[in-house]
Amino acid sequence: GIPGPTPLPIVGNLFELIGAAHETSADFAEAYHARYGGVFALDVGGKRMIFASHHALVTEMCTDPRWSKAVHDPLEQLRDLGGDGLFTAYNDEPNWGRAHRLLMPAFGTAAIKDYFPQMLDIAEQMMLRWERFGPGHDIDVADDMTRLTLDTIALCAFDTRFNSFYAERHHPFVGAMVRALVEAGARGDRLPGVQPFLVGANRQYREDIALMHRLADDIVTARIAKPPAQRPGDLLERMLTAADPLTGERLSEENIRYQLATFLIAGHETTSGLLSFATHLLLAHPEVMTRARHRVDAVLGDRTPAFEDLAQLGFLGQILRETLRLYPTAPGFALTPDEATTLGGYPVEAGEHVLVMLPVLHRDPAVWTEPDRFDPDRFAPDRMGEIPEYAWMPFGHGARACIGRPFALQEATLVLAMMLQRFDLALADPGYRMTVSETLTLKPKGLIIRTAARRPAA
Ligand code: MNH
Repeated sequence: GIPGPTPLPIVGNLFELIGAAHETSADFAEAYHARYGGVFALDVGGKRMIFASHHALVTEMCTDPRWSKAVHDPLEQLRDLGGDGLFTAYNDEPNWGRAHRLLMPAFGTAAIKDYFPQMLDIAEQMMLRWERFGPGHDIDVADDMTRLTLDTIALCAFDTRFNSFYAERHHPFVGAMVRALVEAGARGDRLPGVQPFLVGANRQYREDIALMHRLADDIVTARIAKPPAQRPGDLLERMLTAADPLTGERLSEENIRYQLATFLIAGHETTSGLLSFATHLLLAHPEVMTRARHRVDAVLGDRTPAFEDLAQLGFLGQILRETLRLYPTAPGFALTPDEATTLGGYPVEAGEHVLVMLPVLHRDPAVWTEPDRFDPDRFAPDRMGEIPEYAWMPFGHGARACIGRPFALQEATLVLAMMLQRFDLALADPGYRMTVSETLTLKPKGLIIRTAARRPAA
């Protein structure tokens, strides 16, 4: 059978999975893939969990229509929050198809142009904050990027201002979300039968989810109270008024609540991590920072960026793609076959879950030369052909791939451009060694910078 550690009675390989020695799921997957090869299996309480992260195996699954997204354990837990919203829906749940068809047009490259002014609005708030604080102030990058991306998705998608840059502390949604994500992740690692006894954790989890649902409900209630003439044409309005082009059906009130909670989470955590890792990598590679800065200066000069400028900033896009290769902020996804088949020659049953660990796929030496090296030129337009299909999958696979990809890249390109245009960036502690923290998504831990305005504030 598939290689892997020998399971103990009842608990199987649960202790390996908890493995206190491993900081993140990526560390765990790297160590196990190194030991067992491209595919290995664990027994988790009698259920087999397969990991397949080498390019050849991922290609085998992705080119075979029998394989599609699996709602694996942590996502199953998150259904308490996201229900049959886009991210946590099963493939055959009617609300997935309905919402996918209805919302896709709002995420096309053409449609997200309309979000540019709101993205700029929030980015300006962060830049102004950095300018006003001045060069002596410590900036926690992941913290500010979280304010930025949360405020951006709320403003673009629901016309709601969280005003995180005007508050000492994060919006209560962030605390509730982080706690709920950590708890959802931890539940899969607990011994069978333990969960009901964790009374405090269970109460906190219920309260956190209730807070997020209440926030979603409040946003909808406020919108419905507005006269139609005053309503913006945003994502929420689309959810409330548009019909599925295939069936003519509308989304239910319950499903809209699930979609709102989903977009607030899926729409900010990963982009925040992307901008934070990109900042770290630029600081660690001054020659790339300088090249990016020259490009930004040539395109923008002193001007406020306009939508049309983004197309000229392809090098920043390369930096972001290479950042997602090294630090895929959504570190994995799961696939499952809808009938019995094989993988790497081993039999796999219908419905079994196979996890693709992106940090391993993205550094597979069969595909990438010097896989650990940060080199945005890998994604240069004339070299893109060298990257085989299914070797770079930070946005997932197939019909269930990320709907927010163009949104995330537009937002991240704009923010990176403005940072380079306006500031000299430096580490607060020149001896900083980056480590990764994980809550389901990845962020650099304790990345603190100082920012000096390149020219006086306007
Ligand atoms: Mn996003 C699905 C990564 C930004 C909304 N996203 C996915 C998946 C990955 C992913 C991987 C597939 C998960 C799976 O197979 O189980 N997403 C990212 C990354 C970024 C990102 C790395 C930023 C960088 N995502 C965004 C943004 C939004 C968003 C921004 C919203 C504006 N993502 C989604 C939604 C889904 C998704 C919604 C579920 C799509 C579906 O299944 O139909």
